[in-house]
Amino acid sequence: MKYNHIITACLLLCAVASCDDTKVEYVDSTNPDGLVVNGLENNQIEVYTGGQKQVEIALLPGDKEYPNIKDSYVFTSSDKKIFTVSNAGVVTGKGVGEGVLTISSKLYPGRAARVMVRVTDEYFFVKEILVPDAFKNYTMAPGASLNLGDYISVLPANASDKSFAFRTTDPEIVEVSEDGIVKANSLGTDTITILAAEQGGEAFTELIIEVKAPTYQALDRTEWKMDTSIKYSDGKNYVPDGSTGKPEDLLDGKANTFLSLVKPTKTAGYTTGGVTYKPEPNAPLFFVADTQSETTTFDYVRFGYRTSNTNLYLRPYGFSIYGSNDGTDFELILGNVDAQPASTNVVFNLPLPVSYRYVRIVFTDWDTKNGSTIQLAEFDLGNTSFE
Ligand SMILES: [Ca+2]
Repeated sequence: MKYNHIITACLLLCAVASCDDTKVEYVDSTNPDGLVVNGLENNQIEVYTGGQKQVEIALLPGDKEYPNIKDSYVFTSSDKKIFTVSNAGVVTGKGVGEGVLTISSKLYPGRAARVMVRVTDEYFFVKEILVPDAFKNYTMAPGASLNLGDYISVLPANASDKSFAFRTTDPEIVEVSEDGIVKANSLGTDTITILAAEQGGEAFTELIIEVKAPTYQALDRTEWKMDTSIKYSDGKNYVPDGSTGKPEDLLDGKANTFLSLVKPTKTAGYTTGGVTYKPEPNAPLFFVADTQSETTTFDYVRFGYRTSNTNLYLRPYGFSIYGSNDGTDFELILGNVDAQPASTNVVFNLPLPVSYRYVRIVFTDWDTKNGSTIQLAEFDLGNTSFE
């Protein structure tokens, strides 16, 4: 065997040596060397979720003409949750992330390319900030507040970042929180600027806020009918306290007569005059005024607190205002208002005038440790004029 190998090697050497005299002719291959996707940077396709990109394929080397082999590629997505690809080479973004697109030729097996596909969420800048006209030239009373965030909308509606920044020219007149809560501090005129907070966005809008001394005109309450959310075991819709405690006592102009209701957290109830007045622990606690007219328009609510007992634990800490015209379906007018129990007389300004026949005040916060009842001496509605 060894000898055979040696003989073969000698023959081969002889043959190579004799070739030196032969000229070899090289002929270009008619087959492409490879394929590539045109128009990419860093061999990467970028597409938004929901967006599409057509893959354009070129054969290598690029200066040659090859037979038309369109529709003879196989396209494969490494992760169909990230992107899909059609038989015609259309990539569709499905989910944020990265995947690999593999393209191979059917006619020339072995000619293949891999491309990174990067899918991102499309970013839509805010083009316009919209605020109702009523707030573009808006007048407030000192101490009044307004939650601008409730009223701002943007175009396009599908903007990627709907957060805002708020600026005020003179915080001593009007201050505005990061959340867009405007508070009138002192008389004067101020400009609030609302900016789209996103980086690179240029949209903004300006509001002129005037802070003026208010005059409050209360509505006539003589025809109002009052009720509450509860009927106790003796049929009363209030807790009697001597000759007072009734919801009607909210309307008599006297600070020493008042509505009294047992706190829902006082589950044992409150006993007076031999009767135990038990709350309904999970039911809302409210009183409601039927003003007898759907055209009752008001832009403020006023509370008067008892002057004959100034313990704060007998007063509401927070409440919400609702309105209705049928007495059944109530709409929220203003939610979770600070009841300012340390005051005697408090006006709660509404952002805009509203019209309702029925007005419901729901108590939302109170002292849960001390005191059995929530009491309120006076309630009225009215309208504000300025200057
Ligand atoms: Ca009263």
